[in-house]
Amino acid sequence: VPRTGEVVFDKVTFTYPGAEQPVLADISFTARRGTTTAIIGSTGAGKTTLISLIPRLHDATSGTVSVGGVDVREAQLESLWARIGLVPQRPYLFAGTVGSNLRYGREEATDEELWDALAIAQGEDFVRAMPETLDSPIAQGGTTVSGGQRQRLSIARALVRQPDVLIFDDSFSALDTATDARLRAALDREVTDATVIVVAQRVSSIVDADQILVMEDGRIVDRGTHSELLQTSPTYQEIVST
Ligand code: DUT
Ligand code: MG
Repeated sequence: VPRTGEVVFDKVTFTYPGAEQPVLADISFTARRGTTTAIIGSTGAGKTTLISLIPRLHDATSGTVSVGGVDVREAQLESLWARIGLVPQRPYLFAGTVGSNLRYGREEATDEELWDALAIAQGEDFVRAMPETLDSPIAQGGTTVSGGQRQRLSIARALVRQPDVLIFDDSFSALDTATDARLRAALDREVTDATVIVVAQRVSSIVDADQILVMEDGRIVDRGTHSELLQTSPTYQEIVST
């Protein structure tokens, strides 16, 4: 399996088992290594479903999804997952410590690597302020940290794994706009090789993306850069103005 993390969707359709209507229809796009692809669209448009096909949380009903030139259905699941860092829409933390939560998926990471990931994820300050820093306990469900802190720990966990493909599902929504901006600037600076896919609600989180896919009812209705879409896409204009 080549190490390049290019993600390609080719005429992908997906229907949830037992459902009548497809949730994704005719989805085709290429997300290249070293670039950021943003996905925006109203609630229920199919964004989370779309990204869930990359690590095979679901399989496409028709069409193909490939990572690094290999159809995900033909890749070995363990090696596929090793190359994908997915920050879920509802981040979860395990009972344990800050450090054990960050190491989940890459047990051998050094403390220095954890701090580097936290610095990018804008979590360094609050973890340093905790009484036992990386050894601070996390209660079941992560109830000892705030929603925004949980989001940042979840982002740092994905970075620690150094994946070829980094997927953020609405991961910046619990952050204030200044923290969001600092985090994206740090990602741009420090994560240069990965294929980054960002699902966002807020347009400010994706203005710099190399390509933006606008989704509506399971379809990509428009695509382009922020400035292109401002001129060509009524759907995008509507999202921007709300
Ligand atoms: N859906 C199901 N079963 C599931 C998950 C979702 O039928 O297990 C439906 C709900 C919705 C559509 O699929 O009609 C798309 O859901 P998805 O969660 O992919 O939408 P989203 O774009 O991620 O919405 P949000 O912005 O609220 O996260
Ligand atoms: Mg979603």
